[in-house]
Amino acid sequence: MSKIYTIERFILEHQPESAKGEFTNLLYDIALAAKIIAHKTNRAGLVDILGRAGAINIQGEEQQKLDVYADEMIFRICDHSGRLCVMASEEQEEIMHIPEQFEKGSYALVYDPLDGSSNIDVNVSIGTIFGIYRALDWDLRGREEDVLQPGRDLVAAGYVLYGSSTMLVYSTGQGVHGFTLDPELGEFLLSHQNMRLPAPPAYYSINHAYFQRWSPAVQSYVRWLQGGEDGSAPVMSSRYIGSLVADFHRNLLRGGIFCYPAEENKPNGKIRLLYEAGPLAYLIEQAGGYASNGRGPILDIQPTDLHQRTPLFIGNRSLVDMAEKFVAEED
Ligand code: P6P
Repeated sequence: MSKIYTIERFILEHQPESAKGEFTNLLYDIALAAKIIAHKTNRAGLVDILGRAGAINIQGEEQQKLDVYADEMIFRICDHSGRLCVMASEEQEEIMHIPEQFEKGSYALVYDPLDGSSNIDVNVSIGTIFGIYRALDWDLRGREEDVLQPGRDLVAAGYVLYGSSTMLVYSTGQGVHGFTLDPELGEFLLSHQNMRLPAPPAYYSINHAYFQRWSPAVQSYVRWLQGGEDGSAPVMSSRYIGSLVADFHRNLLRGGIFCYPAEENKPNGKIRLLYEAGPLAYLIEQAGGYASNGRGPILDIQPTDLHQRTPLFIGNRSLVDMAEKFVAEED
């Protein structure tokens, strides 16, 4: 009978020596937020939480009630934890300070509370993405530069997938580990220890509707993925859910690549660097893969704006390297 690990016990037993209690507890807090959001998400069709919240977020997108709820829940659980000095969210234009009355800690949290929220009303899997940095200055005032750090400096990253089951997948630099929520127990139980990208890859994920908007190099690369050009690509299927966390998770389990290239009217693509591409790039490298903007590692990009976007190719290194090769030939 293999050991039954709750996420709390696994975090305690697998923390890097350098991690302080506050870091360990921060991961607990995120797991708690995930349980609460999962509870709401699984009832989205029953409770009047579907539909538009009426507000427009920083991205200019209509906010769904569930992403407003998820954004507030993560902030409220973490703001008084004493582990953070600042937070940044996809749903908030500016960084979020820790309320004066609460103790501050030496970490900074970046998160997309509910990625893929346009899928809420059609019951497609959605996800939360998070990354944790060590604050740069020790006065813990919580400033923008504490979150505007390259993904290479993340101390932890992960996502929650609200799908047929709720899973929390994270890494603190010692491999990628997945936990599945047992709704009866209310516990995340270890279900996928040391997740590694399998080879050969099974899927490629891209929105083919945008083919005419891509550069000739990216169009050639996509034809390569389909078995064209020199015919050296592995035989794969196309899978594109329109929910980054769901596509990423499936590709992590089966091998594959997710691509959101630059377009004529979106020179930086659509995916946000700080709280989407960066944390997922950290995870994919921990799982033996690679993430690029088409010219170099996502993890080496120095963010300059909270909500900046980046072209993204993420998955098996062999497939991402080919994307860089096609782009380089065009440059
Ligand atoms: P498109 C959701 O809004 C999201 O940011 C990702 O979750 C998803 O992969 C992508 O956008 C889908 O974008 O342009 O293909 O609909």
